[in-house]
Amino acid sequence: MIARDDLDHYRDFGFIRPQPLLTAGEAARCREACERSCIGAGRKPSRRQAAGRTKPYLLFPWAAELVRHPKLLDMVEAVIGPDILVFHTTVWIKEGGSGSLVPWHQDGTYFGLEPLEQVTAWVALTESTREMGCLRFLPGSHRDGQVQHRDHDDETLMLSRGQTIQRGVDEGSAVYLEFAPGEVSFHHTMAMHSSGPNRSARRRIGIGISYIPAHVRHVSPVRLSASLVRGRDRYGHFDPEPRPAPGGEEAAAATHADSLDRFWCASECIPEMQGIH
Ligand SMILES: O=C(O)CCC(=O)C(=O)O
Repeated sequence: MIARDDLDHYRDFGFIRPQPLLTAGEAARCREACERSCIGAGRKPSRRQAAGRTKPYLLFPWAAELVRHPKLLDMVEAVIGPDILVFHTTVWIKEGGSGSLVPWHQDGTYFGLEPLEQVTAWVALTESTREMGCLRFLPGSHRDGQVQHRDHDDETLMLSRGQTIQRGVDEGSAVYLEFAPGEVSFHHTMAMHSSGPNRSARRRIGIGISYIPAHVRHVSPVRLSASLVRGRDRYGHFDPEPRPAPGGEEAAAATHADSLDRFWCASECIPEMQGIH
């Protein structure tokens, strides 16, 4: 599913360029469902994102299906092996003309996972071009390990704390990834990346799904939850998460709230992580 050259590129540079994943019909249906569930009034904001834009696979059947898409899991398996959990997911929506942006960061910064084998699959539900603020990477930066971040109280920064790599970044060496709807890229938990504002008139939507192999554990005393989506979990490092069922909205909302509470608590109180922010 993923060519040997692309896997070598991931090892050497920390990311895999966009690959075809969803058919045009699947991407359109997913976009429509995502817009219906994640945009609009009445969504309680949580950490700079509407709450339903974080771990939406616990709330919405369309998202539960997307994170389990067989073709996507075949690709993830090629990167991290056969026993796969979903640890986290964020829906990234940039409205046309919006100044919101994602500062330079490493995904693993507040995840507290060991070993550093988490991979993010970024699935485009719309086109994502340079003008629209597409993803960009510093090739090879995953080899630098965890670097220091600083939190920023700036609402245009879309990350939960505005966390930004503290040292200077050579933007001139960044590689930009442009996507057609339905394509997916992959990046390593330590790959340094960012994305700019959406200067087009069109909405840009991507979903960042964080997968881990079952042997990866979380370092905090707070026990987190995660969803086994392929293979076996012989380790039990995470509490299993129920899949949302039609008609089970109330139960799903409770599961989602509990999972996020634990996640935010862990990301704030892990002693091992104090050194990086
Ligand atoms: O969607 C974006 O612009 C940024 C996404 C991102 O940082 C991520 O998925 O790790």
